[in-house]
Amino acid sequence: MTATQDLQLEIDGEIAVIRLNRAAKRNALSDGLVLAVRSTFENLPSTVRAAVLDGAGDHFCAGLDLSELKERDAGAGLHHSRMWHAALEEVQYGPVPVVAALHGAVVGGGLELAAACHIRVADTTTFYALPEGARGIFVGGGGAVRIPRLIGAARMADMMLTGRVYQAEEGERAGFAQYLVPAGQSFAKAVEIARRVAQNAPLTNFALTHALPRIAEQPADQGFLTEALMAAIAQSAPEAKQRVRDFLEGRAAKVAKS
Ligand code: 1HE
Repeated sequence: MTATQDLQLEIDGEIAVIRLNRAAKRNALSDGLVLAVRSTFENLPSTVRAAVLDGAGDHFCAGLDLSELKERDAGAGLHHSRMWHAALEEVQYGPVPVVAALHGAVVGGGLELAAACHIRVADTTTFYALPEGARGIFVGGGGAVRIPRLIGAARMADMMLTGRVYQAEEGERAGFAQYLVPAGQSFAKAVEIARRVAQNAPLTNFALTHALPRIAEQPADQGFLTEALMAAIAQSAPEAKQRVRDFLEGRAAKVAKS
């Protein structure tokens, strides 16, 4: 487990709550904070089944800590971006599904971080922007790969070319978040969702976090084969057999209409 002053980690049963804790700097991501994100997700205890990623204060995250953005030569810039990639890979392809609790600014690298999570819950104070365009830089934390998968390349290009800011409601419609809740409620909703996700069979959650995004990128004929392999592995687990038996013998919940 890793926790620093700028990154809190609380374990609550099967849920890990990881909180960016630099409210005075709007949770701007210093190099130290990016490295702490990486090692925290890398070292989650094996008892954890789902995680919530939150930001202290009124904003989820204001992106890259601009006070650290110094003159870098091309090589140093390359390695800095790769350092972000390695950290956010740990979020997306770490041990458990991650639910982001969005509020206030979700901008720049903060949006890149949110995009690496599996479920995004936004409250009505949330807004999304990519000020990199205005700052004369480019995304470097995986945003060019992940953000078009949420909202499409055309919307992302518009945001960076024009500085367009998406408010919470239109942001949900565009695909930034799967859930929209009243102001101040994104953390509670994210915890509720994480507790639900933690009830799934671990292999199902693995299939959804590790296999599904890769299958979605494969040519169809390869994707069908990967899907078949993943399905066979998941259904052969004793826990899956038990869950199916529970349903057939009337012990499991039916699919509810609402
Ligand atoms: C920061 C940062 C930051 C705030 N780096 N210090 N990200 C941006 O371009 C977004 C820049 N931030 C903002 O536009 C605003 O701060 C917010 C809209 C997020 C919030 O506004 P507000 O009025 O609540 O706060 P504030 O007064 O602007 O900021 C409070 C303090 O946080 C202030 O410092 P102080 O010492 O004067 O109190 C700000 O300077 C500081 N602060 N955001 C450093 N980002 C892998 S590549 C990713 C590339 C990017 O992410 S580029 C986009 C960077």
